[in-house]
Amino acid sequence: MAGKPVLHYFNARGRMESIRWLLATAGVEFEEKFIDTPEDLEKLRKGGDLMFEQVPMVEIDGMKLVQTRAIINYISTKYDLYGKDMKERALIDMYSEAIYDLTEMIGQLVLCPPDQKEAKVALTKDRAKTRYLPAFEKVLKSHGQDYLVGNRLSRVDIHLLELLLYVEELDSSLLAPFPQLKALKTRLSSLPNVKKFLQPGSQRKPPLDAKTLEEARKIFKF
Ligand code: GTS
Repeated sequence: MAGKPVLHYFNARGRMESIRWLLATAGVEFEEKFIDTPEDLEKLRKGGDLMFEQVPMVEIDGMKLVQTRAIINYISTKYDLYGKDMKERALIDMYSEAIYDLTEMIGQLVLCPPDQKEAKVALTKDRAKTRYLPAFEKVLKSHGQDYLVGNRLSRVDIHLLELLLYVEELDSSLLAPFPQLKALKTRLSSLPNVKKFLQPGSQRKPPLDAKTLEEARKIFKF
């Protein structure tokens, strides 16, 4: 039997968090090897384990996969979270890209210089409220099904749940005008594997604090 996937990344959300979410939802146990110092990253690079000298890297099924989207595609395909045909996959990709756009906007806020922060937060909230959340609300309302695509769970539902939790961290009132999204969030949160991942003590990571951000800057030199 193949061993558990091993995830190599910093001990924070970043690009790895969606991968953690997918594995957890699929009920797959995984190990994490954290990169805590510049030397840890250098060791992986010198060992030839990082094709483009970057993380995330996931050891799975005898491969050392890099590039976040490639890793997500592989896991989604393997655990049947990627639609049943080309058209469903096209929708899943299209929705996922939009979810990544807003997730990234929210993620970038922590890096924002203090003098630009207020404007960036306002813009991000506005984009959530007027562009992204209404679009997904409309999809759910239009077909009346429990999941975004194909009437069954796919990676895009999991990406959306992750995003909705970040949106709520940003401003807990933002979801109020979107009953379909709130219902989706409740439904998904009660799936046994998701429920487990949402419990304290799981491998889900907290928001980035200033100290962790400083450590990440030293390692990844951004
Ligand atoms: N396109 C890559 C992906 O999606 O996986 C980008 C990966 C990437 O930029 N990783 C950063 C890194 O390894 C770490 S982080 O931005 O995810 O925190 N940086 C080091 C470097 O030399 O690029």
